[in-house]
Amino acid sequence: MRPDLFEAPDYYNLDELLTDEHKLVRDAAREWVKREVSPIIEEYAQKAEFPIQIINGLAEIGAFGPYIPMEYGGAGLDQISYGLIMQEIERGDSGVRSTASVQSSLVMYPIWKYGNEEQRQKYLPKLASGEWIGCFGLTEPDHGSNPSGMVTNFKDMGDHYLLNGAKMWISNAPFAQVAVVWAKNEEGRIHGLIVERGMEGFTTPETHNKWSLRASATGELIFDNVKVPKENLLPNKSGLGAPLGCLDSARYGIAWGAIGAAMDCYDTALRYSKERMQFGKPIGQFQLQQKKLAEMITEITKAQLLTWRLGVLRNDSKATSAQISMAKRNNVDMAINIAREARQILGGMGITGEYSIMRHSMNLESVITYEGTHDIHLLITGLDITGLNAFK
Ligand code: TGC
Ligand code: FAD
Repeated sequence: MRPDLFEAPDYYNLDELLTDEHKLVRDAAREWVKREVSPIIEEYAQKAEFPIQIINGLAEIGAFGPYIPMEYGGAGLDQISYGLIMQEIERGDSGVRSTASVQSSLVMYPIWKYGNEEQRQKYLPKLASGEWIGCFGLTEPDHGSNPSGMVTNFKDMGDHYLLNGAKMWISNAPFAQVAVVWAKNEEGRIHGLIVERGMEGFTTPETHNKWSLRASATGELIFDNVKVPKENLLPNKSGLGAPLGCLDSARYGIAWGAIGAAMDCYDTALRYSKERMQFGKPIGQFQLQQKKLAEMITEITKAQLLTWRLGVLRNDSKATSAQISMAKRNNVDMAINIAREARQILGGMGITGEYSIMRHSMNLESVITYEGTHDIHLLITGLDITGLNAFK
């Protein structure tokens, strides 16, 4: 892969909306991605392996629990700093951002919000430092968009719970030490359980042959009569709203992350269009290429404004789940379209690993599917504005 020459687009001077702390956090993440992710990520994506050596660096830039209080090892930052960190990491690779999203919003968040003090003290500092990596098991082979139908279940055996079932498509599963698993009790009520690697009957086979998110490890979680200690049940929230609450936080991070992938594709295509000569001119001088680039920066700027505003609302605890769905859906769609257009601007070079665009393009096929598909988020908006539920 070529040297990382990334220069972030800021067409509407949005930096003026950021505090000094936001810029400090963002710039540290940006520098780290340039130094530690860009030089190696193409090789890891090609060999379909997560670069485990970057875990410490992710912890150092505050990517594990950016908004978790410092008393639990988190970075104690606000929602805009959290978003900016996700943007910068995904500028490098969506798979790396996935690891950070899952760790922060799908593992640390439920332990912090729904766990008791003992669980917070036991797990959060180790997750914040990257000593332990976590994963989040909601999706099942037969229950993806409709998690309420899940069949994974646990029975009260007196001194422990007995967990049975299977989860599929689980990011970080192959190397996670800790899994936050959503399962039904004997009354059919959904609860979160903390399952640890090493518990008898718990296995995490890896999912192979992905064309997307290749630098992220994906796997299954299999529970075959796993004895889970009673103290591992998350006591403070149950029902489908519990996992969906975690998804709100992760989807918000993805809305920012997608901007990062889009910025990288735009910046690469813009630079290429000024250097690549055809018919005796830089291709950026042709109107058709300018149309593509002008539309890209317009869409990136709109997404930046939407997401910054959402961050302000979240800082005031005023953002609704439907607002988050709109931003996730819009921004991932924006990024996937920009990746496709940018790829074309690079001609044949666009399909190679010399440039990041094809990798972003393939990664975004997962991002547009996970954490609620493009269509599911549209139906969430539809429900919110009409009051009529397309899911029932
Ligand atoms: P529904 O009846 O609407 O709701 C059930 C209960 O949940 C509440 N609720 C929410 N609570 C918090 N946040 C939200 N976003 C919420 N949405 C709904 C709701 O109020 C209700 O509460 P209560 O007290 O009345 O019971 O549920 P439904 O069964 O009709 O489903 C609705 C639907 C389809 C929108 C939802 O299930 C959904 O979002 N489906 C998509 C599934 C999904 O996003 N899966 C993601 C799996 S994790 C993942 O992909 C990680 S990728 C990680 C990475 O690598 O980055
Ligand atoms: P389905 O639900 O079968 O959907 C198939 C199609 O039908 C989609 O186009 C969908 O939009 C459409 N559809 C479904 N219902 C409706 C409806 N009511 N109206 C209209 N259209 C509908 N899950 C986790 O729990 N943890 C993870 O860490 C995790 N990581 C992932 C990593 C990767 C790389 C991928 C690809 C997925 C991951 N997922 C994870 C799973 C992800 O959340 C699901 O793939 C996603 O929610 C969609 O579920 P599904 O694949 O079963 O598709």
